[in-house]
Amino acid sequence: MSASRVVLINTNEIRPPVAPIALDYLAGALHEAGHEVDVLDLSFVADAPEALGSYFRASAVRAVGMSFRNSDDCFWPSATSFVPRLTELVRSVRGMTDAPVVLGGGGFSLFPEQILEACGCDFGITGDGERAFVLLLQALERGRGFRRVPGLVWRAGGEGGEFTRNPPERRRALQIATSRQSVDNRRYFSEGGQGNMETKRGCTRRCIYCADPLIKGGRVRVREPAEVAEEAQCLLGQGIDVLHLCDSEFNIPPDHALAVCEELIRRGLGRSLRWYTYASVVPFSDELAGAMRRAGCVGINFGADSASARMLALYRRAHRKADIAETVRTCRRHGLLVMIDLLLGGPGETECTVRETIEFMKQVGPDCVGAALGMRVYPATPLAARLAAEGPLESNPNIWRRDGSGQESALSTTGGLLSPAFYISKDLGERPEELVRERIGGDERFFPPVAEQAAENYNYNENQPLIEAIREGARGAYWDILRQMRSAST
Ligand code: B12
Repeated sequence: MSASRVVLINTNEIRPPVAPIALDYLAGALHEAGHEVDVLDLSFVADAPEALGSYFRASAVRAVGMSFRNSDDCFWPSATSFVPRLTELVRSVRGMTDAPVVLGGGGFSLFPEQILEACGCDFGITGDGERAFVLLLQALERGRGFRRVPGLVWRAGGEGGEFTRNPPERRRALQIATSRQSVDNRRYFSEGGQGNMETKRGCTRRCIYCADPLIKGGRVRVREPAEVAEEAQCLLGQGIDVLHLCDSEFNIPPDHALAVCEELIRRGLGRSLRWYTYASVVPFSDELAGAMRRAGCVGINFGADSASARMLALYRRAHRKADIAETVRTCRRHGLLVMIDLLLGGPGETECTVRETIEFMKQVGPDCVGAALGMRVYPATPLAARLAAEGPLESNPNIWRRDGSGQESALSTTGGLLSPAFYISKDLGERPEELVRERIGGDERFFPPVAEQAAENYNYNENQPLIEAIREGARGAYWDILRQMRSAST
């Protein structure tokens, strides 16, 4: 058995399954650097420890990379943490191989030291993993050079020492392998209902709660439109013709978004692809909307958060109430479906601002509105800084924690922010979800914070109606599939 191989493990077992695009990109970079790579996808095995056992009995590897996409479901009603499961999986792997285990991924990047500690791992990489993982393999082989590995978190002083964290990789010129051959993307398409692709990384906005700049950086790094289009063609070649983009906001910056659309149109891909994306309410021009539609975009998810001027200012959002209405109108003119995500309950929220927001949504008439309640608190965000200034989290009356079963749990003093903590303004009272549901008043376009019927469920974790609809052939953004199910049932 040769130990030249690297194995990448997908630990995300959420259903419906979302293709682990990170592993396709990492495997591409490792191949380019001359490594042999296996991908072990735990999403598609019946028994993870058994699958790990049979893999490691048959293969000797020089390193194991484990991807951790979601630390939890970020959903206040359930607050399910995936850290205990990751810990189990890492323990199994460590019992089967002496090769170094390296963690990475969006969920990992938010809480690196805590997760390494919880899992008993020696190495993790925050931020972009492609070049960093290749450099780490070199450093491991030479036993030096760890400080040059971007984003590396490790115990520089040896076992038992403190963790050291290198600044993450934020290369301006983003170049990613486009072949998308290492993951079973066809199976993800048939069981998860959508393919995926990135056109850029990073976000320049500083919304007080957002984790995205921590994962992808606070500057935008764009891919060449030709590279993006090539990747779309590779996916189409695998029969994947419905995509959800993985950009934080497709239209920041707008000129790059336009250039990507033009390239897709030029190659005729707008006729064969259907795609969805997240986008910012501003800047959203008529020209961009038209180009997006011609390039195959069918639906856009805007994180509008609120329609109250006060709340938008407190959340440090760039748009105003009138922009939301204008952007919805622009989408309508171009036949684009609109999903608006609200983020209710943040600092300063009152019954009055909730009412204003929901009434306004009903007036502007998007196709769907996700009325999320509770702001997940992440470290190193302006929200976390504000809370720290207010005193201990455990005695802050605006902080809610639940255990994974959705029951309110005693405030954990040891979990820090890794154990899901949500901000809900105490001004919304003891039953904030009822207040929101009352304001929604049965309007079918809304996904309420707590679902009473299955198709109202706006959590994509173990979402049974969604899983079944996809099995029966539904494809698209999850909100759009749920929307169609709801309209079919009325
Ligand atoms: C697009 C998106 C979605 C789309 C996905 C569409 C699709 N088909 O892919 C949809 C809407 C379906 C979605 C759903 C959910 N999402 Co989402 N999503 C995103 C978003 C914007 C991009 C994720 C992505 O794929 N990025 C591109 C890939 C290439 O980046 P990456 O995974 O980070 O990988 C890089 C590095 O992390 C690293 N890396 C990754 N793995 C490894 C492994 C090793 C060993 C190494 C060295 C490095 C490494 O290298 C990679 C390449 O550079 C992120 C926010 C963000 N900007 O990151 C949220 C985000 C990941 N989602 C989040 C959540 C919570 C969810 C849901 C659980 C929500 C819910 N309750 O329904 C579900 C889970 C779905 C699932 N099955 O996993 C959270 C996770 C937060 C957390 N606490 O962990 C994020 C961060 C959003 C947020 N700000 O809260 N999501």
